[in-house]
Amino acid sequence: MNSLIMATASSKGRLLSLLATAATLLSATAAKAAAPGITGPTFNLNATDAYITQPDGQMVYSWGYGCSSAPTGFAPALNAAGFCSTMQIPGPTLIVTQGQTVTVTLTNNLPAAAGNTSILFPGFTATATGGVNGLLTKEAAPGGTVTYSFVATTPGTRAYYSGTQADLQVEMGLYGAVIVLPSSVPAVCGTLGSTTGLPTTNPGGNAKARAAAGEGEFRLATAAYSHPQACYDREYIFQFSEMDPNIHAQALAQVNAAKALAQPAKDCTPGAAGCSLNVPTEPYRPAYFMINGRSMPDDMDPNYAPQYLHQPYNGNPHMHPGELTLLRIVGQGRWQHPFHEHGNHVRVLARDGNLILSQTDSTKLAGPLLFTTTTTPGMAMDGIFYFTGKGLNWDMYAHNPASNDGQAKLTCTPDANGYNTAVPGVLNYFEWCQDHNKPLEVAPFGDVGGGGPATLPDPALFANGAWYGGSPYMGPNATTRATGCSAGSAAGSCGTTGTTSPSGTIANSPSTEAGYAFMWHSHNEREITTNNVFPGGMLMMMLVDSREFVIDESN
Ligand SMILES: [Cu+2]
Repeated sequence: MNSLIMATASSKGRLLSLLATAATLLSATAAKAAAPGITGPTFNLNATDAYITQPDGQMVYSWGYGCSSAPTGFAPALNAAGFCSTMQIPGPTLIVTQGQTVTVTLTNNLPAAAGNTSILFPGFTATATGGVNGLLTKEAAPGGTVTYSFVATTPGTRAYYSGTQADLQVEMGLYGAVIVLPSSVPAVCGTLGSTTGLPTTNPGGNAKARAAAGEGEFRLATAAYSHPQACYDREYIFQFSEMDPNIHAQALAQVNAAKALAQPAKDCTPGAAGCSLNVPTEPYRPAYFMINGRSMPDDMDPNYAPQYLHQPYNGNPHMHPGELTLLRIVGQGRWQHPFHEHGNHVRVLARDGNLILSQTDSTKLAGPLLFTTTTTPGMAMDGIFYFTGKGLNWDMYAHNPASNDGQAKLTCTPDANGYNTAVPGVLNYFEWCQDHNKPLEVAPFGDVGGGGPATLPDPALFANGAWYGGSPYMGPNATTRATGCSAGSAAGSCGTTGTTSPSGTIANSPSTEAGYAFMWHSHNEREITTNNVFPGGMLMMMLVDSREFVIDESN
């Protein structure tokens, strides 16, 4: 793992970085993701306390929003295993459609000593009814409620968070996200769930490829905005925050002290002497750096995994080459987090729900292409990421026209953009054809042609990390052929050359998944630790698999 980090942190190490992360994944870790949330437009939320878990074994006393009654529904539709606890971090992702009037009733079930609480919906014009007057909005007193109402005027991703004593309440976990889906999507983006009649510009007819592989539909919509360049094939939401456990311990101690004063009552009486908190929030020394409320490796477990009752959302992006992947990125907490998506840059579509268009041609997007998508507390952005393998300068599927393996002899027919998109069902759909049949290594082993541009270090010597599958190639047979066949392998199941697999290269069976894993992580390397231990914190692995691997994001 250490060498993996060093390689990925090197600015000149693009090749090294990719090699270090070319991978297979243990199927047990192939968790699912998408952009899960609850549907409205009426939401009954709760604010209360609970303990969240961190990978160092700590249970951290926290406050969070949750559901005070069963939500209208869960989305995406195939995300059948959803639950909404009375407290979760982040709070429930509220999924609504542009033009809807959204109503959120908040009940304050925090310990009485925590005082009032509230929710701000920045970017919307919210009106509040009930509750008591607060500094920024109406608040729910202990045991009380307040109702917020706003029209979801524009699509996009936005943060919501406490507007009451935010230095403490946001730190304790009172934040979440709103996703507004566009009221109409451009025809060019296709229809949700449809796999027929789609234009090839989306991109290359991805829905057809998805259907050919038997994959389900995990999107909330086909476009993030009502704009032909905002179509997407797959989506994820990531919320970034950090915690200083000393603040949480201090809050817990004072909550318990107030309750003890109020004995035999279960909680203190609001307004009574001693029924208040005075928790210093400076100096601020966070030890936990979380994506969707979890630290690595917990963030790679499934959504709604039962061991995270109060942290239901994961961070585990997965995609096929060529898929336009929508990243909904939200800054929570109080620090900036420079999140780096290895494998490509992220084209920003919008910030805080504001689509960034060219001033001279509104048919064109004008958002920046970012190396790190740095979040600021309260700020959200939508961006598009994709991986195609273009620029690798080798055939990532290890095609070899001299092989006796049929999958090694697939063809590549470039479309107008240079990608193989004519046949949605082929394994090398969206291959970058200029690299077709181009081997990586000058003197490779296994069933891979010679004469390529570079020679890899001997896999037996190169410490690649836990995600390395022992092959720089993608696809099931590609891995097998590049690590060599045993003499006597059946004809057609393997290549022409019989070699012994280099040691350590078959720890992950290539028979299930043989893709690339790219580290996505904070570039503040302090933040890829959990309580000072590396690896942890704001780190996840993004997986790219060729089309034969069915990506299932049903939980
Ligand atoms: Cu990086």
